[in-house]
Amino acid sequence: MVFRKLPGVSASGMGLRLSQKFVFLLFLSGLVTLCFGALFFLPDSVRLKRIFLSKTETQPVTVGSGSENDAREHLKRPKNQGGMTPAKGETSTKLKSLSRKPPVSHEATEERLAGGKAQEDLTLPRSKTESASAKATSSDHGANSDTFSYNKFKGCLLKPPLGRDNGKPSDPKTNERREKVKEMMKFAWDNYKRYAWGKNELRPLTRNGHIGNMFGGLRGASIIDSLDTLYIMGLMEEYNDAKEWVQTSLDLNSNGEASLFEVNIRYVGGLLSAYYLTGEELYKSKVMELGEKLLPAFNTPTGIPRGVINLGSSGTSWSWGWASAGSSILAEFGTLHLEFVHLSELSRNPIYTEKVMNIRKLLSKIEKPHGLYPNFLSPVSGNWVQHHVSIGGLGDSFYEYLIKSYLMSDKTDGNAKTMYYGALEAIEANLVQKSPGGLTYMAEWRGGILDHKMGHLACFSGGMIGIGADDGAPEKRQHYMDLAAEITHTCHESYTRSATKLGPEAFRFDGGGEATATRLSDRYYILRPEVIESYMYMWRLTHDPKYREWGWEAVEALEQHCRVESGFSGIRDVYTMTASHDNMQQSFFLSETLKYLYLLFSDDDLLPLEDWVFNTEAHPLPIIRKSCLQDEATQDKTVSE
Ligand code: DMJ
Repeated sequence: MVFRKLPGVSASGMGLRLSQKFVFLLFLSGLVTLCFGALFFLPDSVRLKRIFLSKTETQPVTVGSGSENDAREHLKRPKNQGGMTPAKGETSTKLKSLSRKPPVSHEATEERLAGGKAQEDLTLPRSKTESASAKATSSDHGANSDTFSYNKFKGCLLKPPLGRDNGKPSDPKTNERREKVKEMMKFAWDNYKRYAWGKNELRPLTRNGHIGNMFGGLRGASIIDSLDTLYIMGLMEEYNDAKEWVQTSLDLNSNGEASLFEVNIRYVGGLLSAYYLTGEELYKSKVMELGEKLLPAFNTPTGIPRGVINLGSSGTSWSWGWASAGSSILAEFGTLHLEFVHLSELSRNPIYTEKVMNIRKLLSKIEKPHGLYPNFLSPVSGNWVQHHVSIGGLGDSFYEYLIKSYLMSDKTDGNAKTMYYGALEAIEANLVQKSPGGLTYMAEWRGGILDHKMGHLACFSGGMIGIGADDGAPEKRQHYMDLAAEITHTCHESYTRSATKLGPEAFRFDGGGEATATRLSDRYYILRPEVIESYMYMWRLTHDPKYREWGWEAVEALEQHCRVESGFSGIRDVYTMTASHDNMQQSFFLSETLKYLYLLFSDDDLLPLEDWVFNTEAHPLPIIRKSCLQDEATQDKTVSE
């Protein structure tokens, strides 16, 4: 093609007319202004803001243990070894319906933040973390005050963990129901063992194992999650197989990228519970080893950990790629407290408690919109990144861990108590709604605008409000019990209004319906525990027989719609009787759903609430009675079982 010279236009690029030059210059200056402006609109582009804004405007909120120095520890480590994107259909759940983008590499960010100091040896001595496991002796059943004494711990329990007769109820009908739940556990376990042994979950339709990438290179999630359930159900042969696998095959030297939250609630929580219930040193040494591997995630300018951590020696951490602007998630960094306090307890090393207390301090110091805690926080600046508040996914277990931290501290952690009741007050003022049909629900809050939707995950809150009812203002006790009962009732309605009598992932209170999913994408049920969890707590707190009846309805529905030839599977649509199974037996089904059902049909003396709190994966952790543990007289006292 030949370009002909147009009349009046110079062929030379430099030979533009004055008006053309003017337009070109105008365009150029516009472009420069736009780019410059964009720097300020990029969320959390801290380094750039530091260059262009004054120091005070960009000061990260720090409260202590997290520091820039800590952050620089990453600088010596290898670069991002590749992306981690949580697999679609992965268990968790908080992350489930969110879009997945590759994670943000913080190596790059931190390097830029440090202003080219990457060549310097800025690695902190590892003494602090190394001493974590060194301080814990291999066998500490003795009475050395420097080491954890299992005997002493047992002497401080008010009741035997497994009750008089392993919680066997005297009522034959209830006992029959309990036996049924035990049979379900055995069925789920046997199939996992047969088809997926050592993998993370069972795929019951294709009869194979699922590994996924939530746990880095760690394996056996279903085994670790089942240890305590098998033990309390008295499935001892199965428990022994699980224990042997931990002994011979649980390899913690994995080099993969894992979710800090998931590893903590399932592996750390599962191993801690197994130790406290059985006294087997094996679990203690494994959990100490694993706990240490999680510490580098806290090396951020604020000490707020990132969501993804490399469990190998690099200890590199990232934020989830889908989390806005490299932020950390409230329900993830806010769901470490119980386990980390116990890691300090067992190791006698305060570092774990310091890490989570630092998170706590930052959260109590930072400005909260209407007293609410948004779901996304920058681990670099310590500021909220978005104003989305939810008691369901992304926020849920943060609130749960506040009240449980208070209870687990033998009611000495006043700060957790203050934060919990403050948060609950804000939730009641801003999120709790009553539908035209009289159902109480928790809406979600998006910068002041309410989304009249409640997730299945948010249904744990009935139980949470129930267990906290006694410790708020005395005049509010009945109010909290009523609120807990109303929320639990609404969640039960979300089950009864479906064809399968199982509840959807999320249900709405707008568009004409109430407590039903209106979107196709919200209709699935993946064997989640939250509704049954609230039945269990409400039963323990009120002994109203309806909670056991509701639990039994769930058992029947699980049997009818989720039990397949080789295990249990989630279903894609709770509103249709022709089940479409998702081919996944989630590990939390064994850890939580079946455990809570078993407890619901057991006497209250099986894992009594006076002695135990359940972590968010239903792993029981003992209340720490400092005064008793420090008392010499309790040294050799043991509780007979
Ligand atoms: C579990 O892994 C935990 O309960 C977590 O807090 C969120 N929910 C899933 C099960 O639904």
